[in-house]
Amino acid sequence: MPRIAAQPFPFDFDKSRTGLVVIDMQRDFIEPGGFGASLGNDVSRLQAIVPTVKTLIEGFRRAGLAVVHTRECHRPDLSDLPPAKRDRGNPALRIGDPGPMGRILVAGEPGAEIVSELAPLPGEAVIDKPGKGAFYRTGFGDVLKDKGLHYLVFAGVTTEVCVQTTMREANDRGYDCLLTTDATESYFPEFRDAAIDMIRAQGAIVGWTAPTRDILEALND
Ligand code: C5J
Repeated sequence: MPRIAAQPFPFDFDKSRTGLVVIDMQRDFIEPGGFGASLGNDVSRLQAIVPTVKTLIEGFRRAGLAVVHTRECHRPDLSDLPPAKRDRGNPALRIGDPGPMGRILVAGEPGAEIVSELAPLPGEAVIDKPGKGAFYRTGFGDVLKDKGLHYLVFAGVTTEVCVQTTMREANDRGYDCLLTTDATESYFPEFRDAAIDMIRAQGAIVGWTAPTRDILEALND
């Protein structure tokens, strides 16, 4: 069985049942003028990981393994947007409002698209999700089952929100989950670091962690 040099201990995996899940690498979180920026965040932190996420995706594609992308977005009529989510806080723009990249976090708008460098290839699954977790009100679980996946490598943004929520959901459903430490980012570095620590604490209570280099090395073994 191939093995990734992971924390808190090595991650043994069956390559034929392993896939990459790339969470929410969307313009609305990563580029100026989107949802992340409207909440007052510095998006350059997230922009900085795009090349590493690209390297990871390309490594999985080269190895012939599944890549699944998610996008946090809502229906144009906002029927899947709870008022508690829309009305929270005091952002410059709320979900559904028109912004420089179209309506904020609405499916089909330019801001909801994945950044061009990481565009999904034809045939790769793209899951639109109204929540933080990818299993909530989506076909994500069915996609994983159809592809026969059991070992999930996670990348994307933001570490402590949608990435961690989805990892926890997957862990509860019996998947073995590993987070790439350098292909995930938060607007708050201390939250990214804390999420990474929480995931691998207590004997990998949510999952394992490893840098991209070590993951790709194990895929090529
Ligand atoms: C947030 C996400 N942070 N993709 N979404 O609202 O983490």
